[in-house]
Amino acid sequence: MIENADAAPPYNVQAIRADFPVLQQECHPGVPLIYLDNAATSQKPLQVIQTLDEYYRCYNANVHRGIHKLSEEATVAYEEARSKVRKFINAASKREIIFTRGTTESINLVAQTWGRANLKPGDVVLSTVMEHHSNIVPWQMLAAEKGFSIRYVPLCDDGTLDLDALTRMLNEGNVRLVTLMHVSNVLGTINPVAAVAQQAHAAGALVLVDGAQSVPHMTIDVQALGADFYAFSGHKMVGPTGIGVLYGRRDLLEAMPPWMGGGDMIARVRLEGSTWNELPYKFEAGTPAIAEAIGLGSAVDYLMHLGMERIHAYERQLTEYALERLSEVPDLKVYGPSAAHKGAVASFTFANIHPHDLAQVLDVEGIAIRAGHHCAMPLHDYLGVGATARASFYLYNTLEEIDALIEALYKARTVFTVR
Ligand code: C6P
Repeated sequence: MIENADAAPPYNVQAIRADFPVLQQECHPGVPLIYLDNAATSQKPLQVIQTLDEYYRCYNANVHRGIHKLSEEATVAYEEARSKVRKFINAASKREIIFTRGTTESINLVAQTWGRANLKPGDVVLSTVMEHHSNIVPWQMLAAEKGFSIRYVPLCDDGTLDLDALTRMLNEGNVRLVTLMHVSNVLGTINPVAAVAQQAHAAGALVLVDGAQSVPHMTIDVQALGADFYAFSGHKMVGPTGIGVLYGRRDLLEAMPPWMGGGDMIARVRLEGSTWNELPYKFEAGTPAIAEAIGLGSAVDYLMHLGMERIHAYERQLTEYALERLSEVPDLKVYGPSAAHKGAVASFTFANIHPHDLAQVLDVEGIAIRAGHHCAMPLHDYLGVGATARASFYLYNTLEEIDALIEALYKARTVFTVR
C-alpha cells in the first residue's frame, strides 16, 4: 500500500512547502510565517484546494439523489473518496467507513449508538487520563444517564501509559469498552494500541481509538491494530475542515442503531415507522459534507504520494532535533516521553512565563504555537500545570524553523523578567 521508502526519491521538504500557499506568506511585514500549530489543524496543499475549487466550479450537486449528470459525478467522487480512505487505513470494506464532521462527532456517534444500546449500571468504560475532552465528555454525558462507571488509566512518570495499571483495571472485570487516544495531542505519547487491543479483547471489551493525532502522521492499519472503532479528522491531515471518519467493524456497525434520523439514512419511511438504509448510509443522515469528503480523498492522495513511512521518519528527525534544542534552553521543561515514543509534539513550560504570554511574544516573531490546556484539562491537572505551550510539527516544517523557535524563546527571556 505504501511505497517503498528505499525506492522513493529523497524527501524534498522545500518542494513540499511549495505546495502550501499559506506557507509562502509573511505573518507580519518582513516576518515569514513559521507554522507550528499543526496538532490544532494542518495547512492545505494546492492539490486539495484545487479539488474543492473544481467540485464547486464543475460538478456541484447533491449525492445519492439526482438522476442527472452532475449528481452522478458528485456521487462517484464522494464514493471514490470513501474508497481512498478505506485503503489508507486498510479497512476490510468501504461499508466500514462512515463520514462524520470529525473525531469529536465520530466518538459521539459511538457513544450515542453502541454506548446507549449496550452500556448499563455495573459496566465500566476504561479510558486514560491523557484523553482529549472529546473522548471524555461524551462518555460522562452518557454515564450520567445510563449509570455505568468510567475509570481512567494513570500514566508513568515519563508520560507513557501505565500498562500494569491497565492490566489490573481490565482484570477487575466488567470493562465493556477501552477508549484511548493513539497519540497524545499534548505529551505526544504513542500508545501501544495493538497490545492494548489484544488485552482488552481477551477481557471481553471492545476498543475505540481516537486517531486524531496518529492518522495524519503514520501508517495506520485498523485491522492489524485490532481496533473495533477508529476515529479521525480530515483537517489535521492536510484535508478540509468539517469532514472526519468513523471506522467501525462491520458486524458492530450492522448491529448498532442509527443516531441521527433524516434523509439518506432510511430504507423506507411510513407514517407508522421507518426502516434503515444499509451501511454506511445508516449513519449519514442528511446532505453530507460532499466537497469536504472529496477534498479528504485528495488529501489522502497527497499523503500516500509522499508515503506515510517517509512522513513519519521525517517528522521523527524534526521531533528529535526539537527535543534536543529545547533541552538546551534553561528553565524549560518538556512534558512527555523521549522522541522514540513520541509523535511530532513538544509541550512545555518555560520559567515563570505564562504560556499565553509566550505565544503572544512568539507571534510577533511570526511563530504560531498553541498555549493553554489543549482540550486536555484533566491531563494538565494530572501534570500539576494550568497550561502548557505547544509546538507541533508536520510534513512541511524544517529544522531551520525549529532553530527560529529556539531563538525566539531566548528572546522571550529578555522580554519577561525570568525568576
Ligand atoms: N485537538 C488540538 O489543538 P476535532 O476537533 O473533532 O477535529 O478533533 C478533536 C480531537 C480529538 N482527539 C485528539 C487527540 C485531538 O487532538 C483533537 C483535536 C486539537 O490539540 C484541537 S482541541
